Amino acid sequence: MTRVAVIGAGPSGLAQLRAFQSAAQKGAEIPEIVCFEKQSDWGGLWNYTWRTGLDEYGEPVHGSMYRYLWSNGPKECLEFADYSFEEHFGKPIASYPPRAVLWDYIKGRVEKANVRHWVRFSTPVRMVRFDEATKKFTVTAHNRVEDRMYDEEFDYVVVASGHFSTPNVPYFEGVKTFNGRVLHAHDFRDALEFKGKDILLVGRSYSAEDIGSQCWKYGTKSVTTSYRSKPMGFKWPENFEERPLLTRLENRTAYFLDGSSKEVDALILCTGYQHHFPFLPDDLRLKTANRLWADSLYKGVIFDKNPQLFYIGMQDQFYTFNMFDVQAWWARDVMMGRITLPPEEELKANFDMWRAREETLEDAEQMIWYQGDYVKELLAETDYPSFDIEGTNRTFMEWEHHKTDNIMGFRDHAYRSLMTGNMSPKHHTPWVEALDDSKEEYLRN
Ligand code: FAD
Ligand code: NA7
Repeated sequence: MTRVAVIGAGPSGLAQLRAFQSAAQKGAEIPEIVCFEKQSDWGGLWNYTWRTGLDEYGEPVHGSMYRYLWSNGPKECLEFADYSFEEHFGKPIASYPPRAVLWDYIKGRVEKANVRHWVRFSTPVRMVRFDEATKKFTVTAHNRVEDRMYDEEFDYVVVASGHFSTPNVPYFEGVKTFNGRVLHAHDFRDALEFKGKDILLVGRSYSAEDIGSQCWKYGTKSVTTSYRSKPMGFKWPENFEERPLLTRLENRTAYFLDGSSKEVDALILCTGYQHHFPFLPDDLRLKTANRLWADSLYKGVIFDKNPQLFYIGMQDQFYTFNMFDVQAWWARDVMMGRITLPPEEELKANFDMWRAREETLEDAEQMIWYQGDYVKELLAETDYPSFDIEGTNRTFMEWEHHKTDNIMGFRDHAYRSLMTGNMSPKHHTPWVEALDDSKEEYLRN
C-alpha cells in the first residue's frame, strides 16, 4: 500500500489530512497516512504554549504566538471553503477572532473528519532519507513519550512544519551589555510584562506592528519601532513612534541611524524567521527566503529536486488556511495520480513565470492579487470547493484601507463571508478596550 508521511499537524498538515479524508469520504481508495507532530496537540502555532526556549523534552519550542493575539487579518479571508465559521460556531461571529477562537475552528474541521488517529503526537521527525534505487523515503521519528526512535518507509513525504518558529536574530553593537531585557518575537508571550515600560522593537512587518500595538493596548509607557528599509507609516498614537535603524546600544540607551537616541527598558527583535528544516538532508532541504514565490517549489508545492516530496505553506502569506487547503488538495491529487505532472520544462516555465511576476510586485495590493491568482491556478486543478477569490482579494483591500485609516481600530470592522454570503456582526467591544481574549468572552452575544 502507498504510504504518505505528513510532517507537522498545524493548519498546513491538517489541510493535508482533511484533503485525503475528503477523498475517502467520496469513496476513493486513499494511501495510508501517518502524520508526525512534535507537540502533544494539533493546531501548530495556534496551539498556544507558555513555554519558551526548550519544551519538556528539550526540543526547541515551536510556538511563536502570544497571549491576547487576535487575528491580524479578517477571518473571512482565511475561511475554509468546506467548513465555514458559521457551521463551526452555529452563528455568524465577528471578523478578527482571538487566537483561541481560531484554534477552536481549526480543530473543529479535523475533529469532524475524524482523523486524529492518523497523528502521532509528541513525535518529532529527526531525519528523512531518500533511496534513489527503491524510490522510497525512510523517516526517522522520535516518540518522546516512550523515548524511542524508529524508522519507517514512505512513498511520499509532505513537509508542513511551518516557517515562523526559528528566529532570525541579528546582532547589534552593545547588545551584550545592554541593561534591559532582550528577546526575539518568538519568545514574546505576555504584553503585561512591559506595562509601564519604554520598549524598542526592531522590524517593520507584522510582528513589530502587532506586538507594538498590543503592548500599547496593555499599558506600555512608550513604543519605539526601528526600521531597516522604510517605516510602516501608520497613524500611530502619541506614545508610539518609528525611527530608522538601531545602530548600537549603550547601557539603556539606543542609538539610531539618524543620530537620535532613546532610553529603553526592553528590546524586542521582530526580525522575522528562518526556513529551518534540521530533519532534512541536503538533497531534500528547501532553502528559501520568506517570499511570495519561494525558491525550488514547482507550483509552490513540489520540491524541484524530488517530485515525491511536497512542501505546504512555505510562502510568505496573505492567504493562509484556504491557500494551504488548495495546496494540500493539489498535492493529494498528484500523489493519487489524479493530476499528471507535466514535463519538467513546463513546470520550470511555470515557476519562472510566477517568479518574474513576483519580482515586479510593488505594494501590498499587488501582492494580494498575485497570491490570489496563484490560489486560483491550483484551485482550478482540484475538487476543493470553489470560492470567490476576487471577493477575498477585495476583502483584503478593505482590510488594508481600514489599517491605514486607524491601526488601533481596524479590528472593529466586519466583513461578509465569501463562503456563506452572510455579513459578520461587529464585535461587542472595541479592540482597544477588549482585554480578555478568551473564546467565551469573544463569542458572548
Ligand atoms: P505551523 O502552524 O507552524 O505548524 C507546523 C507544525 O509542525 C507545528 O505543530 C510543529 O510542532 C510541527 N513540527 C515542526 N517541526 C516538526 C518536526 N521535526 N517533526 C514533527 N512536527 C514538527 N496567520 C493568519 O492567517 N492570521 C493570523 O492572525 C496569523 N497570525 C500569526 C501570528 C504569529 C505570531 C505567527 C508566527 C504567525 C501568524 N500567522 C497568522 C501565520 C501562520 O503561519 C499560519 O496561520 C499557520 O499557523 C501556518 O500553518 P503551518 O501548519 O504551515 O505551520
Ligand atoms: P517578516 O514578515 O518576515 O518580517 C521580518 C522583519 O524583520 C522585516 O520588517 C525586516 O525588515 C526585519 N529585519 C530582518 N532582519 C533585520 C535586520 N538585520 N535589521 C533590521 N530589521 C530586520 O516577519 P514577522 O515576524 O514580522 O512576521 C511573520 C509572521 O508572523 C507573519 O506571517 C504574521 O502573520 C505573523 P525589512 O522589512 O526587510 O526592512
